[in-house]
Amino acid sequence: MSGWYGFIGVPTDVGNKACGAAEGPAALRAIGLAPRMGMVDRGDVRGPAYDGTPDETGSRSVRETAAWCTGVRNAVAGVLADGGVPVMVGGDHAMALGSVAAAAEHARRQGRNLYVLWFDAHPDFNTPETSPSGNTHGYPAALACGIGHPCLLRVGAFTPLLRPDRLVQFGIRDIDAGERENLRRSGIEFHEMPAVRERGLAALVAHTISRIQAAGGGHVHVSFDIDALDPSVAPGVGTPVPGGLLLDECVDSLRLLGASGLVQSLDIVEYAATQDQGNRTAHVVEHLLAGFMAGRDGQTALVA
Ligand code: 5AB
Ligand code: MN
Ligand code: MN
Ligand code: MN
Repeated sequence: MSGWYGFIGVPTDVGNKACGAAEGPAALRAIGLAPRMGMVDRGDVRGPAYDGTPDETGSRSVRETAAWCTGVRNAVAGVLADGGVPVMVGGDHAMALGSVAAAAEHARRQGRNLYVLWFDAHPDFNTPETSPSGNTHGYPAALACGIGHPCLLRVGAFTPLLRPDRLVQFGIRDIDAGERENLRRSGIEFHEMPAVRERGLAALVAHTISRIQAAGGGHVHVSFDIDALDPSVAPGVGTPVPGGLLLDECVDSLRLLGASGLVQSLDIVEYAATQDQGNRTAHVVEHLLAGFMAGRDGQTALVA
């Protein structure tokens, strides 16, 4: 498949400063990720610093999160408008609201349905009422589906950006009590680790691809939180949870997604360089991207 990839750095930690994700894009640039993989570097989104003071809902850095997400939305919209596949590299996962907003607006203009595939240890389906932390990186999937903080729901041109039955999550193993209730009420399809172990990640992903194709296709946005992987594979994350995904099954799944031709935008988020063991997790990011690109471009990308 033809086309080009636009690397968009999103060096933010407004979703949770303690995650240490703000240095991720610079560390990935330091290993030459974008040029090595033939991606066009569209530079970094910029935005305000973290503010830990909770607002009246108990949420932290809401205005800052909205500002970052608006910047992300514009950068993603730019690459989509220029015919590229935007690859957003975080940064904490709150930024995904901006990616999903741009993807939703682009899909709507093209008369296509938006689907979002979410790889994560966490569903990120909290609202201010259910969040145990007030950290906005626990909100983005719920916000995409139209529930959550009103200031953040205004980031996109419309809300909901995504129909809840078009969100599918994989690798989940840490759900807050109220968050589980939010997921249940919205009817989200989420695959927790026992189901992934039983059925296989790639098989679940292949099934999701067939379902989307049978429904006429659409714009698929993949939002990949590195903490979906087991911490033994990807130690460079802010909120590690044991019992996660293995590298090969993620690479295989991304290859299938690339080969489906459905995926038009991709987040790879929550790389915390400061927690990494050497460049281990940075190379995991490279392998994930290589899998996706190999599938999409129908060739074997080389990774050193
Ligand atoms: B991540 C937690 N559910 O809301 C919360 O890393 C963690 O983007 C959220 O998936 C983790 O604070 C957000 C406890
Ligand atoms: Mn996440
Ligand atoms: Mn996570
Ligand atoms: Mn995190």
